[in-house]
Amino acid sequence: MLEGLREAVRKFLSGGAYEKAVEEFIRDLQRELLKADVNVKLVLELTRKVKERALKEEPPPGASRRDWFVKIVYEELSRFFGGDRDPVVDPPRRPWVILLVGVQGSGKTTSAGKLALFYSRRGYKVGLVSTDTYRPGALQQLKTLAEASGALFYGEDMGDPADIAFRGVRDLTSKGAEIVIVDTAGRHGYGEEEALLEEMRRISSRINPDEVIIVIDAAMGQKAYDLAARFHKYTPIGGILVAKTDGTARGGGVLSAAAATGATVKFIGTGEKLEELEVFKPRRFASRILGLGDLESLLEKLRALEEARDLEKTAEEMVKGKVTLRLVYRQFKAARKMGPFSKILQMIPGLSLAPEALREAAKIGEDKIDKWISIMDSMTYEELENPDIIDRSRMRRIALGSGTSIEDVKSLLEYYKNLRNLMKRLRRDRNLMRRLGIQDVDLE
Ligand SMILES: Nc1nc2c(ncn2[C@@H]2O[C@H](COP(=O)(O)OP(=O)(O)O)[C@@H](O)[C@H]2O)c(=O)[nH]1
Ligand SMILES: [Mg+2]
Repeated sequence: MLEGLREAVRKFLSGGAYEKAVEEFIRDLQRELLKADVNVKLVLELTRKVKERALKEEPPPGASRRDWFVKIVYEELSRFFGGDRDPVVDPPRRPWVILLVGVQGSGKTTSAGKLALFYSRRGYKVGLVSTDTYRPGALQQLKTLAEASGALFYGEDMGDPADIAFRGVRDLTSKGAEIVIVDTAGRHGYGEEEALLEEMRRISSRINPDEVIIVIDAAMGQKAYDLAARFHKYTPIGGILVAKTDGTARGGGVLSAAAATGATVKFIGTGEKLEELEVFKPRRFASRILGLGDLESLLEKLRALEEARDLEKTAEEMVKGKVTLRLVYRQFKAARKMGPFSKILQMIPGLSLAPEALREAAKIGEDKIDKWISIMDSMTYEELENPDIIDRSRMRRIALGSGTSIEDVKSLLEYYKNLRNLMKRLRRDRNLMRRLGIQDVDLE
């Protein structure tokens, strides 16, 4: 699925003039998405957003525009395929009854077996119910899958599917099944869709499932959108399982169409074998199609650089104006998010402002910083803004509130005073000021 994107990213990162490379990448992206049968309107919307952000956003110091652009593409593609939220697969209560619907041949029965294995491996007792009385061998197919996945099984090969479903759920839950998956026939195909949908509605209203999952063949592409909508009218669809994503380039069309409607793709089938089922996670999916397995480290670096931008801002405020504990607090918080100070200093060569102050901070252990952060959490706004007002009785209150000692509070105030003196010295250093591009400092 969307195999061409990896190559496009590689090409983009490997050189050429930036603007031209962006244009070219956007064209590649559009072509790949259209090839995957993503709706044209959605494609244009996506690439417009990517372009807009690429023009508007400034990468943090230390990051290249190229890396930043890849990050933008990654974020927008993640959103395109469903965003931050990974699907919830663990049922909120038990027993939990899942009804599988979809047209014939979409992969329902196979997927029922896959889900049974998936949930068995997660520690649930699973039951499978076959209601397909139309296709010869359907019952045996699911029964075999039940055996292979260690699930309980119930099936009848004659009679009313809604009745069979009802008896199956009752039987298997009474045997202790925590998750019951009801497979349906979907024999009618396109021509007799009306009858199929009517039957789904009857089964659904008979067993009242906790969740209805529609199984869609990935090869359907963007047409899946209409199909799901028609099913939804008859029985509210709670989630989507896209089967056979391994066999077609068009999976991207199904996935983006689903995301565009706000529906959740919960699973994707990636092969004929029972274990070839995945929980669909948009971010993971986006990073995989972009070939960004190794991008993880790049993204991490970019995150750190963004934090560094924060850090630098507070440092700049300190050099320019008044040193307050509020700024110290913000700086510690930003720094803590980034990991050990010593690592930060190595990581960010562009961290030019007030390096002395940071080097000072680097000498303080992380334990101490955590302690100081909790001390500052116990201070009032006024105290943070004007630490000079902190007398002995305030110290006692702060120590008590933060579960530390007066000595600890004193050591923080000591650090603060040193920092303030350091900043004063820095401010007198005209050379440094010039280097930092700071002119209008109020020299004391
Ligand atoms: N390659 C591949 N084949 C699949 C996948 N899921 C189902 N199939 C195949 O699709 C065909 C129809 O599957 P089936 O479960 O019987 O569909 P049903 O009619 O909806 O129950 C079978 O040949 C399956 O082996 C998948 O994720 N990948
Ligand atoms: Mg079937």
